[in-house]
Amino acid sequence: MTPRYAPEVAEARAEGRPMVALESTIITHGMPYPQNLETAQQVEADIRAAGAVPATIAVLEGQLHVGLTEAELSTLAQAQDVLKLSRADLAYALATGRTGATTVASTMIAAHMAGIAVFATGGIGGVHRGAETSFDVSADLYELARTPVAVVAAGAKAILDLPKTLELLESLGVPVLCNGTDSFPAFWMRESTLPAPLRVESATEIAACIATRAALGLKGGHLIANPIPEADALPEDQILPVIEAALSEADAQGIAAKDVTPFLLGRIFEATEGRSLTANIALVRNNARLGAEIASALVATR
Ligand code: PSU
Ligand code: MN
Repeated sequence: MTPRYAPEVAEARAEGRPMVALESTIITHGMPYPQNLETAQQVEADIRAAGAVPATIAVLEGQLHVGLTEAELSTLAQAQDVLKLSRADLAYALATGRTGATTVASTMIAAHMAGIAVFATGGIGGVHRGAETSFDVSADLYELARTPVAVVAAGAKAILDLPKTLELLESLGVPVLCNGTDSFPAFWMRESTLPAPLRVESATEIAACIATRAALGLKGGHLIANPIPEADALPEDQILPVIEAALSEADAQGIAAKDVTPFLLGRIFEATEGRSLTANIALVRNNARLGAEIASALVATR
């Protein structure tokens, strides 16, 4: 199974240049059109400006793409009925010729296949509130345990059970490196009530942690938790009530399984009249820049 590489990605691979993978579920299920397309383009531009090559990953009509052309990105951003592909669904989409967006889990799989060690996104999936009865735990966490890709995210959203998410990451042996903070970041908020499992200060230090873990022969990836920039963060009293309301609605409407995360994101965007979206865009761009720095630092250590 050879992915189809965009020209700039094929070149970067051949030349050993720094690359940063990007997921596509954030485009198809995480943000409305046209902000999803604008953000995807902006994030790619941010990575290039920081000296790395972006590789947005998706399955288009049964073909795994690593790096999308402008036309492919634009088509995907407007497509209806795009599958949401995690580890369990990736081969199905390829075998049946479907179009699907990759989550954190399947983007990690494709990035690793392509020799891309760093991946930037907004937030990861985690342990959902009520998981003790629903068993709803994102495959993202198990992927972090097995696939050697560093995922840069702004922590995780308070739609999840953050303490359980950190507990499971620890059980799975996933290092959670928090960039310049003593608190595990909570997506729209710079801080949660949870202490940072591990604190790092720079891209160089993060690259050293990644290289050392690989040298020890330990399998699996890293979660790099990067807090949203101060100026873009939302106040707790604005966002927490909105999250609670969205969770009650999901419950009342019986939303389950794969639909939970997209439903909650959509309701929160509506309820904050776009303020959550503006913050979301700012944090993804911030993560893309850090991802490019880590990728460059990793190339320098080789
Ligand atoms: N969390 C966010 N934004 C997102 C997602 C999660 O803050 O867009 C997406 C990512 O693609 C993530 C997926 O991998 O949702 C997790 O879905 P689930 O909870 O169904 O595993
Ligand atoms: Mn789930």
